[in-house]
Amino acid sequence: MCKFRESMCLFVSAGFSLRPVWAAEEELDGEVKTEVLFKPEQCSQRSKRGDLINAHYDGYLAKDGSQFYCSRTDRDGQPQWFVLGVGQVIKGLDDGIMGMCPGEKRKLTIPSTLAFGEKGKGPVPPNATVVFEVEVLSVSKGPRTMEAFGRMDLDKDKSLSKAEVKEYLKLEYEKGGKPRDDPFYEKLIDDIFYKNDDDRDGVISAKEYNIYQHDEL
Ligand SMILES: *[C@@H]1O[C@H](CO)[C@@H](O)[C@H](O)[C@H]1NC(C)=O
Ligand SMILES: [Ca+2]
Ligand SMILES: [Ca+2]
Repeated sequence: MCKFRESMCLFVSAGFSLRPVWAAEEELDGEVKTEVLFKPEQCSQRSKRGDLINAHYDGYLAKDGSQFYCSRTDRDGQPQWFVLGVGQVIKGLDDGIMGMCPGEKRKLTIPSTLAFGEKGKGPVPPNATVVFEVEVLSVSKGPRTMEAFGRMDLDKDKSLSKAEVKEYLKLEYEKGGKPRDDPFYEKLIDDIFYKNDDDRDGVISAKEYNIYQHDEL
């Protein structure tokens, strides 16, 4: 399911979008229609299942272009963090964001079956085709395998503290040649703990971490 949380914004006009995003309700054959709006010349890494993605994605209803999700204005315009391909976002985004480079922009037209289904959700009506404009800001290796868990768990107490997660992320970003400053890691870690530390005890247990463990990872 899409983690809408508090960041749902109701029917804001799509007027500030660079191009009209609405399209006729077209036959999508149950698949995501992908249009590449921008592709950087250099592509250091293509997103794949299990990667940690940082992206903006704005959502519109295909039938009239009204905007129902505003990643750029919600939460002070912070881009979203999610692990790709494991159901943290709707299926159509999990599918449509595969193979993207950092900096790439896509327009994804997603049939209701891969979006909010027969019931719809909030401002999204039943059986609605939706359009997302996605901009991927960064792609990094997601901390999602038990092997990664073992490497992160420096004191081997079978749980991950914020310090341990930070150490891991720093190494990953440094390996990728893109070291970041502390506030960057703090924000990322806050978001990771918000989404994973279900019992809010300040550490991510193996069980909490396992939510995203997937056979293919
Ligand atoms: C949504 O689609 C399903 C399957 O085609 C159909 O049974 C249902 O009546 C539709 N719902 C609405 C509100 O149109
Ligand atoms: Ca630990
Ligand atoms: Ca916990």
